[in-house]
This record gives sequence, structure tokens and C-alpha cells, in this order.
Amino acid sequence: MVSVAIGRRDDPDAAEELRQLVESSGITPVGHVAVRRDRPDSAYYIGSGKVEEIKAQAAAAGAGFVVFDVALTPAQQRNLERALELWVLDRTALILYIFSRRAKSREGKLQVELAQLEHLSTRLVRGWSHLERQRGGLGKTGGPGEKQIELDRRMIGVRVRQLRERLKVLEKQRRTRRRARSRRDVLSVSLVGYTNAGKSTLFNALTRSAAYAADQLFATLDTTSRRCHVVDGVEVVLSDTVGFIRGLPHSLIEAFKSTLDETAEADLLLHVVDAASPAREEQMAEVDRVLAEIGAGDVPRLVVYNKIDIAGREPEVVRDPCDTILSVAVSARTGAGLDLLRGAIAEFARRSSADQPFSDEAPTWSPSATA
Ligand SMILES: Nc1nc2c(ncn2[C@@H]2O[C@H](COP(=O)(O)OP(=O)(O)OP(=O)(O)O)[C@@H](O)[C@H]2O)c(=O)[nH]1
Ligand SMILES: [Mg+2]
Repeated sequence: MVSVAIGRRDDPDAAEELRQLVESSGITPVGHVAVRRDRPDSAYYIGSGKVEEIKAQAAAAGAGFVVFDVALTPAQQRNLERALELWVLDRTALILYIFSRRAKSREGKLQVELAQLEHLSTRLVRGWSHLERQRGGLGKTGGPGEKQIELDRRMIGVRVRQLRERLKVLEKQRRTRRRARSRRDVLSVSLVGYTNAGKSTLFNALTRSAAYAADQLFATLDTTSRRCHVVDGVEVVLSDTVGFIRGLPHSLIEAFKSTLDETAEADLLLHVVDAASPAREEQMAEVDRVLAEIGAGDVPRLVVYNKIDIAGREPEVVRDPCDTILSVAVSARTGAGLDLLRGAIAEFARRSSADQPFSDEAPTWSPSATA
């Protein structure tokens, strides 16, 4: 695997995240080359010296392919594959691959397939005949000529249209369910945050259920919602959602739109942060960016610093001078601080039923709350 830092110093957090991504996809990394550049090279993204270094290392380690921690253009990918004589997977393809392995619901599977096809269709220009020639084919006889590529492209187009139509139907059903829920007048609260922050663990702790939580990236793809008793007299519908990551492929955000729309329409977002991660500041900024992109930038937000058991912090509620709650520090694993979090959700619920949370004079829940 190759981590590439552009215009930054070598970033150990980025290399660590790449390792987690690779392992989450079921691939065993056999080597790592760090590259730092001021600006990407148009032909290879990296310099030709580095290309040689990677080639030698990959050969020595018997690597089957090389993963790049950046989004490569189709031309860069092709050039790298030619030079390295190995398959090249870029960050976008890697994330799409993990998503395809994780998708469980029908909607999730269709969404991932759509994103993969859209990613692929930009890469069909002259196809991968270069690798096919070198490696003696991919099982097809003759290899794809221009005609085959034209045919492939047309078939992809047909499938993309099919997927879009099916997803539209599912989206309608989702809307109907959502409307039924909001008629019941229950506050909807969504857990959002960087992948592996502990959203599912927190969801389970708050709802006493057993959604899948694991030490891998993108353990959760499908939104799960459950009614949740917060304190006496306060109930909410809590939703566990897909995690975000730096460089989330745009095609994926597009494909997951209806799932993400649900997030954007929540009454309150709990932004779950891994307080023990050295990269938490960048991760929070990335989550803010994606939330803005999906139109959830204005939804009231409360930061939940999680994993305080390993971050060495005490449970606490932080308020601003106007008494607005900015953040709560908890451990979803040990349960420390969960009473404070329940109290904070209840406080929000009470204020919002009193119709106060958005008043201009006394802003209560700032959308970009950080501590
Ligand atoms: N020490 C500690 N570990 C935690 C805590 N909360 C979650 N974890 C661990 O962090 C890992 C990720 O937890 P998940 O709940 O799956 O995280 P997530 O945010 O749902 O991740 P994705 O679904 O992949 O986006 C798991 O190994 C959890 O056991 C915590 O409070 N303390
Ligand atoms: Mg999860």
C-alpha cells in the first residue's frame, strides 16, 4: 500500500487509516511506501523514482496489487498499472469495494452497485487492455476491443438506469415510513460521525439492542432506527447511520442520497467523535464537510466525545456562556456519562417542544458546536 501526502509532512495517522481501510476490505497489506509530494504528477501522481521503489518492494513482497491512498485519474491508474505491471486500486475503488462487501439490505446493495458502475464507467476509456496484454487475459478470449468497450458502456448505461429506477421506488417507501413516523410526533435523533467512532456501540447502549459494532471501517452501511426511552416522559427515534471518511467518493454520496436524506431531516444530530484518536480534529472537520454537502449543515448538533475510557477523560457536559450544551463526554463501552447524554437529549426535546431551540435572541443549540 502507498500512502501519499501532498503538501504535508508524512502523516502517520493517514498511514494508519489506510492500513485500517485495507484490512477492513479483507486484504492483507504486505508493505508500505510513504510518498510526499508538493503537487501530484499528471502522469503517475507520484515521481518515477517512487514508482521504481514501489515496483521493487512489491516484487520482493510478492504483492498482488498496489493500493494508493488518493483518487487517481483513469490515465494515472493506467500508467501506474503499466509501469508497475500490477493492478492498482485507488482510494475511491477501495472504499467502494469495502461498501460492496458490507452492503446487506436490498437498498444498500443497489446503492453500492450504482456507485461502482458510475465509477467504472469513467474508467472504460480504452479499458484495461494494457494489463490484459501483459498478463495474458482475464479469462475472456481475445480481450476487449473498442467494440467490446462500446458494448460494455452501453450495458452499464442500461443497468445504471435500472438501478436508479429501483432506488426511486425504495426511496418513496422510505419517505412514506418516515412521514408515518413524524406524524407520531416523536423527535428523531441521528448518530453521525467518522467511521469507527463508536456510533453503533452507542446506539446499542442507548437502545439496549444489538446492532453490529466492530473494530473495522464501515461496519454499518444501513440506517437502523429504533424507538428509545431517554428519560421518563421523553422518547425519541434514534438512528444509527453509515460513517464518514476523508475522501468519501462523490458517487457514493450520490448513491446513498436517500439514506443520507434521512440524516439531513433529523431533529437532532449526535456527532460521535473518537476522543482517543489523534486525528479527531480532522475527522470532525471532515464530518462537518459531509454534513454540509448532504444538506444537514443546519440541523441542531451536539458533539459526543466517545471512548473517554481510553482517552483518559472524565464524563462531563460542556456548555457555552448562554448555557447551550456544546458537548458531552461519554464511554459507550463502559456506560460512563450516558446519563449525562440522556439528560442532554431530554433537555433538547423539552426545549424543542416548547418551540424555543431556534429563537434568535437565545440561540440554544448551535449547529457547529465544538468544545
Ligand atoms: N474503548 C472503547 N471502545 C469503544 C467505545 N465505543 C466503541 N468502541 C469500539 O470502537 C470500535 C468501533 O465501534 P462501532 O460502534 O462499530 O463504530 P461505528 O462508529 O459504528 O463504526 P462504523 O459503523 O464502521 O462507521 C469497536 O471495536 C468498539 O468496540 C468506547 O466507549 N470505548
Ligand atoms: Mg456502525
